[in-house]
Amino acid sequence: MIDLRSDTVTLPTPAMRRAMAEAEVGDDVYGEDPTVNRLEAMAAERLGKEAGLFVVSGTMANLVSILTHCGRGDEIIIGHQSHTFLYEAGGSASLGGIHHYAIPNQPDGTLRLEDIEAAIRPDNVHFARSRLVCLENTQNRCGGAVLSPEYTDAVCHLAHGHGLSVHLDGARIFNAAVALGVEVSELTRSVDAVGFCLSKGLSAPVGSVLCGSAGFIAETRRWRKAVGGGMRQCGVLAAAGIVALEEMVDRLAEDHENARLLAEGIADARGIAIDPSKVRTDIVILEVTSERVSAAQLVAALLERGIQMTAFGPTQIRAVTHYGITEVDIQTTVGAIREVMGGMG
Ligand code: TLP
Repeated sequence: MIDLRSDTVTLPTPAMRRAMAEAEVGDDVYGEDPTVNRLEAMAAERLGKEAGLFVVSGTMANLVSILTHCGRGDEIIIGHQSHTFLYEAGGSASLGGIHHYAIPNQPDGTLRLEDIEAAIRPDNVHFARSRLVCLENTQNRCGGAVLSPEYTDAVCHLAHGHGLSVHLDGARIFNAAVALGVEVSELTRSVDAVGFCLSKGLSAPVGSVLCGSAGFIAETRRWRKAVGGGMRQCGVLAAAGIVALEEMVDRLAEDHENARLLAEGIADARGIAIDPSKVRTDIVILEVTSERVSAAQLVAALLERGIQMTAFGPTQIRAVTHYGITEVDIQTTVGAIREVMGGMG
């Protein structure tokens, strides 16, 4: 199988498995797991923050950050295409009583500054309290779009000027840094909190790290416990995360190159629309324009040929490149799409 459904399907590397087997561990709820402590310190340093918190998933990183920033009846301003708004089971609303004010993501993944400003509510008894702006970099549903350091700074400047904080869902922030050729800390320098995933393109089996100020992270520990995320000897997992940070960041460029090759290879295929110049990272979203073939039908036809992708709605399909995908796999995939669409489209 050529599995392009997500970069979450990546398997741990041999170096990760060795590090996991040999990891020194302790009870992390007591703060006594040396491997977790090392990973948290390392992640915070890379992202230019004071402290880090190892959590189970990207969803938990977003959840405990939002729960820490906001109280009941507070409001977050968030893109309508963001993962937190669409795919996190409404956790901050059900667990924290937090209201979401969704504003449009532009096709390049940004939220317009004017839209953010217009969504910030005045202090009035009728309104929820605006507390937090949430960004996502890279922006998954906008095809792995990359937010620049300057844009991120501008959002933070605006939010902070109104007394709001900024949380960055940086599930794929290292993809953004590699695509832009900047230090990851440039993309996170002005946000109050940022979570990133070890278990996507970086290939660790489990985990994310949420980073921010020491005081903020101390508070997030309470929320992580409350949502059942206090793990014990989880240094066995953190050990793989350390390998991910040390060895798996620079190679993301290969995934980006493979994504670009895929987009270029199918750009002129019958019944497909895609602009390869918009493919900057590991995510390719293609549009099925043929009236005779739906996205679901193309996905099914590819599955019969041993290729897995995800239908992202009636006409869109997402393919994600990663550590398990080679250039030959991409050539095979391009050939299969052209063959299927040549016959059906
Ligand atoms: N995204 C998954 C699916 O849930 C869609 C994927 O395959 O891309 N933020 C962003 C931007 C994400 O893309 C994801 C996962 C998360 C957060 C949540 O991470 P996990 O799955 O670790 O909870």
